Amino acid sequence: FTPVTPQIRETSFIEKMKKTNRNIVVFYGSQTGTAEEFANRLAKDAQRYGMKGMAADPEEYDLSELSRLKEIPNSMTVFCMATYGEGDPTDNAQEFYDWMQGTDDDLEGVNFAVFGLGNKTYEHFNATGKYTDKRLAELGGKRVFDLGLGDDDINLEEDFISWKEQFWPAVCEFFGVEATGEDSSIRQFELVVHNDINMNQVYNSQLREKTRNSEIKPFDSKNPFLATVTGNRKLNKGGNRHLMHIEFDITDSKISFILYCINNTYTILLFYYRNIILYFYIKYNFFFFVGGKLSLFLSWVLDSERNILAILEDLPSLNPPIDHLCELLPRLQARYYSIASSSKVYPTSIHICAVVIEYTTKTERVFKGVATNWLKNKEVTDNGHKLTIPMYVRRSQFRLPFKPSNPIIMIGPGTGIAPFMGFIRERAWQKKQGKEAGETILYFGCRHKNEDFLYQQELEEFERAGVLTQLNVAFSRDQEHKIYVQHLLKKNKEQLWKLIHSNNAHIYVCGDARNMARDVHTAFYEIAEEVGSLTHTQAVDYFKKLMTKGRYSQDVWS
Ligand code: 2AM
Repeated sequence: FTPVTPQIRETSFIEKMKKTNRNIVVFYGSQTGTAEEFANRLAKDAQRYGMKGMAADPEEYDLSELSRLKEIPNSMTVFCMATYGEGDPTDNAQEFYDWMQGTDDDLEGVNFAVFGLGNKTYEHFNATGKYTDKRLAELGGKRVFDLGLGDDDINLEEDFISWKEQFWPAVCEFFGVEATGEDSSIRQFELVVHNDINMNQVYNSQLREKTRNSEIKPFDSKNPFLATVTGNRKLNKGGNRHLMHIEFDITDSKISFILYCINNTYTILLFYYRNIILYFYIKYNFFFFVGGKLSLFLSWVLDSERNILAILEDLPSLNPPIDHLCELLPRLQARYYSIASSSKVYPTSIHICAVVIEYTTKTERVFKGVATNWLKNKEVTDNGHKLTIPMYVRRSQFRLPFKPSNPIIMIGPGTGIAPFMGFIRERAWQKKQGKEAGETILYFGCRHKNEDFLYQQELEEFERAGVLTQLNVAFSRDQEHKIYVQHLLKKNKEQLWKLIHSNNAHIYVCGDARNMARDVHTAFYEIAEEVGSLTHTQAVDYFKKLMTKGRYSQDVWS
């Protein structure tokens, strides 16, 4: 596919906009690709109103030029900003965020709007979007339309669509323009049959060595390090799941960590993507289907986990043009895993631990997680060739207390154990250095003692050596009733409260965000109420304070 507009490399977005005749720039602070996809859709929508938009990664442009936007007549900027962790901006928006905080530029004459992407189950709901909106206005920018607050806990896509439906009329009124036409006629790509292509110049999903340059910039998602796979083993002894431990060699990289999963076209087509599917529904008019009810269509897709391929198979009449389909497909995103090793102990290697995702959906199709299945098949050598994995490391707030003497309480059921293997190894290293390590307590949970007690041998050895001062394991399915980590926490409430309240303990929670992390949090409230005699409000306040002090950290995913 050939882009309709030639790509121009330019670090000045103002110059790029001028050269390519655009008047709307949509920046995205994106970590997993959703904000990026929203930005692309907004940029494309602009054509319907006789304007020209472009989506842009703030990391690739000099955002301190924002005040120059007024040089372009009838221009505006939109920010699609995701919020992460403890209210943080995404990695690619960090520099822009820092700039906003420090600048006193005058943004008078700069028209803007912000759509935030967040999740209400997190305390700092949409903090980055809210800050961007507030700050641009403070600097004198003109807010063309109200801040949108997308909530991924309910339905981010619907929040975005309803914001967009009101956003464009507001923009039209502001600039005095009207909608010009249907957007389906406007394509970003055109299908061209090439007969004389030099295959050496075709990107076949392998990263070229040349493109990486660690001298110029640190490794990141666009410039990953190719790490050699040095170990790949199954951790669980039984059951029909595959829990894996993988080791990579990062000698000479001076790095940091995440993983990439190299895609191929087939994988992309299999990649399930809710937003596109919704778009299909609207675009190709499935109103005949399930009585025209969007919610029914969505549940037909979501509950049965139909990916794009499955939808095309089950609804043959759909038949979208292939160029349009390719235009809508998102880029496969990098995957983030917790590091299970300690850089102090293994400076040149990184370990991760993950469950291979594979199950049968309601339509009897086998769903295979793209990244974990790709990783599972990464052998240490392939016919004598060392296999590599493109990766980089992200900075994390999830780290051991500065003082080794502080006690730590680690709660990590399932693969939530990963970062704690690193923590425990580091505590062992500190001890060896003659440092006085504080109490090191682990709460782990799994289904069966004989099946998925991950790193059992290592953990028991650490316990014997006195590195791990307490190893608590909740086996959820070895008896009639469920036993979870929070039940064991409640059992040890006196000891825990003393460690937290009198001994400055740090609490770490890793694993499932939706249920486990919430239930563990509740257990701590109850401990504070029952042992510390706090009221519920006081208990909530107490743990909120611990969080701001960095003494209650979470590395959770849903
Ligand atoms: P289950 O699958 O038997 O319900 C790792 O996934 C372990 O976490 C499993 O033993 C799992 O138990 C358990 N688990 C499931 N839900 C949980 C929750 N809300 N809190 C704590 N542990 C949970």
